[in-house]
Amino acid sequence: MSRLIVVSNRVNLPSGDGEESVGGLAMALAAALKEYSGIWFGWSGKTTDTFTGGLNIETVGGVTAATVDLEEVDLDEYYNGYANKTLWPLFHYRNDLAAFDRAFDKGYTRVNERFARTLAPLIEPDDIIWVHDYHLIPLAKELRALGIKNRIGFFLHIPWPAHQVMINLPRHRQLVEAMFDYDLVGFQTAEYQQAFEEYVLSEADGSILRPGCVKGFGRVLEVGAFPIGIDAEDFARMKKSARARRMRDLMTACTVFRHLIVGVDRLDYSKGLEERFLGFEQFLQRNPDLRREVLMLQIAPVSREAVEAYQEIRGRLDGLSGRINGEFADVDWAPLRWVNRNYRRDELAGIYGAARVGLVTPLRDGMNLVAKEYVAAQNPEDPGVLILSRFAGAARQMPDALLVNPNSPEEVADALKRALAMERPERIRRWTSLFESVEREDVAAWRDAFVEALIGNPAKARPALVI
Ligand code: ADQ
Repeated sequence: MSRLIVVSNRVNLPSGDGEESVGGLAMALAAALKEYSGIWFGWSGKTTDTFTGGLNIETVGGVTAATVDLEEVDLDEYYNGYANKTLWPLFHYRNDLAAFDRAFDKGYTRVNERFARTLAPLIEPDDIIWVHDYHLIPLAKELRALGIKNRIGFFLHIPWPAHQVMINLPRHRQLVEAMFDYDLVGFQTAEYQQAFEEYVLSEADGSILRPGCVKGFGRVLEVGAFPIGIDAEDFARMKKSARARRMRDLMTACTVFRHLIVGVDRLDYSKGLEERFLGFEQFLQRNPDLRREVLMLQIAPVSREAVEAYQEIRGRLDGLSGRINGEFADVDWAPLRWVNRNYRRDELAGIYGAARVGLVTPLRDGMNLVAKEYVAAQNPEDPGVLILSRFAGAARQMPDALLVNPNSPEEVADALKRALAMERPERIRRWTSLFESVEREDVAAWRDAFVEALIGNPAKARPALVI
């Protein structure tokens, strides 16, 4: 078949030894590329004084990584700026944190142009191109301007916000119009797809031509929902590894006569960590008899440290965890362990496996892979309980989790109580149905569904004009 060219902001080739770096997108793409010979193109993570467009090429396990260095100002305006100070907060409904700055907008356009110019010479006529995430929305537009006619798909890993939220973005029409240069745009859930369609209907003189085909700005675009999954097979292998077993034994040993409640997230305001701590505090306040029966472990490695909002959240969480431990700890026990570091994936599998409750309560999340990893890591004969935010894309596929409103400490506290009291038959029943969907709707199913949909629509003429 044709080559697959994957484009994302960062490129993370799999090391295959469980040491891959943090981030759901990297995990998913590494798994997706395993089965295709192809190229993975993106930023090298390095900066140079002047942009040269020189490529760094490396091949690992059949996957060729082609990366390019950017300038410091690109990093400020494109990555830390437009991507992570404008689009990320806005798309996660944090308009209050979104910075609107024309320099960011210019930097975003400039880097997308630079990516397109560097990538274009690598593209052969029957390659298919799959672009990922909010950093690169205008990439197809820039590639088309250079005469690239290949099929190009785009997948958005984060939520698509409601129309009224989206229109807070200055120049929102230009951004959305650029999406019509793709052949296919994929979202994590049908709700995000619908929100996108509603935007196009209201702002771009749009109409739905048929399910999955929308007209706007006088052009036609295929759209669809492609919920991302984990590499369930690889996870099953990892969970049996010696490291995973050692970690599970270690965690079991430090929670003798107690239940472990675990949260694992990048340190990000969208993950609802403060609200989660408040929910746990409420649980401890309202259930004195259960206090000493639990230990909550929250793992949250720092991310995007150059962005102020990320520096502030750490300080607030340090304060909250100190308050909770100060109030409830005893000489031989403290209720909350708060850890800011990365773990190997096999070690994480062991930690999840030891936890009676997986507490996954983002305020907004495109999908959330931690929820799926927690389920995949459980012992089928004595599985733990997943508590999941209604506002994670994963909630739609995981109705057998205990679904909560993450903004309500009372709901979180109630769910914790219910999870800890849940008898084994109910835990097994819920887990069995969750695990079936995690296994069935895995990363390979996601990749295949998207790539098939992208290849399967060759008839679309370009430029896509509709009479
Ligand atoms: P993220 O916001 O990064 O991904 P998520 O889907 O939960 O969120 O993925 C996080 C990944 O990082 C998981 O695989 C997890 O195991 C790993 N991770 C977290 N903490 C770690 C730690 N301390 N050590 C090692 N690994 C750690 C974005 C979107 C999500 C969407 C994914 C994929 O925000 O909504 O699910 O992309 O599309």
